[in-house]
Amino acid sequence: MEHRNLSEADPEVYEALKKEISRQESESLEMIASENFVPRQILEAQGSVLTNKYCEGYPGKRYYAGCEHHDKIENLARERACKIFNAEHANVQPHSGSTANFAAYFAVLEAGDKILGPKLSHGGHLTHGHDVNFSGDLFDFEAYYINEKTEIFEKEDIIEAAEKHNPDLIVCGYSAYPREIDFEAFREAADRADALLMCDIAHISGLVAAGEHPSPFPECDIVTTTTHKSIRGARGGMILCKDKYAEAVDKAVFPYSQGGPLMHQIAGKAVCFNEALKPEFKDYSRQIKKNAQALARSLTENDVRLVSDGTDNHLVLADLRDEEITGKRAEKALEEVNIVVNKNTVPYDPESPFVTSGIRIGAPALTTRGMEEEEFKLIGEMIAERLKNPEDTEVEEKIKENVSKLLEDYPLYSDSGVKF
Ligand code: DSN
Repeated sequence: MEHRNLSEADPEVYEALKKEISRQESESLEMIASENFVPRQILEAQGSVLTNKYCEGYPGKRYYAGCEHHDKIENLARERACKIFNAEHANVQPHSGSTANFAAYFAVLEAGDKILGPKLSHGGHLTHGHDVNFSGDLFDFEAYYINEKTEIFEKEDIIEAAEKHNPDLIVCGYSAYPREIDFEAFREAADRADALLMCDIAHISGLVAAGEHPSPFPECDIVTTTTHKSIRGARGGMILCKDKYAEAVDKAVFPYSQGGPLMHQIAGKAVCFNEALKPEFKDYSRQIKKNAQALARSLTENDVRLVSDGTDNHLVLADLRDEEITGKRAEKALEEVNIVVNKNTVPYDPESPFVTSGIRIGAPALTTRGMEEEEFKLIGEMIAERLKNPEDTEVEEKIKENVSKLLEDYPLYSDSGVKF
């Protein structure tokens, strides 16, 4: 086997990679609420020889020999995850948030069982019952909705939906909801229907880890998450649960829905959890919320309406229904000035999911770069100006220049020793 530098061995892949690091580092303000930048130690773990090994099974009970060091790493990831989230059991093998949700459902339900979950257009995820997804295909999903007046998931609406539909399981946790989740309200709704309660904390897991969002335990029976959003770790998924579901969860992940675990990713998760246990991670998470609030204030002051008029977490959802711009055009107009966000439906959106009337804007990635309230205020002003003037080339040039200056002041990987 010949070892060569990537640049020589595969110049096409190398060039694309180099361009991507430049895009991340010096070309755009990354504000997709589900994205973040991992530190070098996580990249190192992910790019390691752990990718070479098959480890089907769990620590101490593998189907292959030679797993001693992998057992050590997976146990570290599991123990750290339980400590962070005050969970009785953790399964760190799901390849993604979607496969975590698949396994979590099948750990406690059978196909055809009834689940009460949020609609995609009300902040939910495809795996919360959308009909193009396995979840909508294999389970009998009913929805609860954001209150049209308050734009919040109100306790009485959830309880009413639970009593009406009598589900076997209720899902809470969202991809585009700027407010805190009221776990006690969901527990009460679940108890009224004699249902289990699951929370998908993919977006907020970093805030939960730092105590900046209430914990889903003890109210929830099962909790799923990704490990690469606000918690800033290796891309992947995880399931946390009470002990009484541990065996069912493990079986639902392997052998029911996955084969060999991605041990290099599990190492990246272990390193991420080690970071998340440090006091600095609490400071980081607190700053995410301050930054999201500064952004919300700035947008509001510049006449951009926000769903629920603000945020309690890491994201804001701008409602463009009264503007002369759709979510789709807004996403493009902002990309033209190197501000990267995503179009997003707002509750009761008259537009299709491909067009939408909103944009979702998140704070985790730029907070990782070190930006604070002052920068987020400025970014809010730039976003508002662009939304109001999407065709104005002078505005476009001015904002691009300001974005460029801002990026220069907050280096990402350039002095980190990350090499490509
Ligand atoms: N794709 C993720 C998001 O952007 O929220 C959800 O999986």
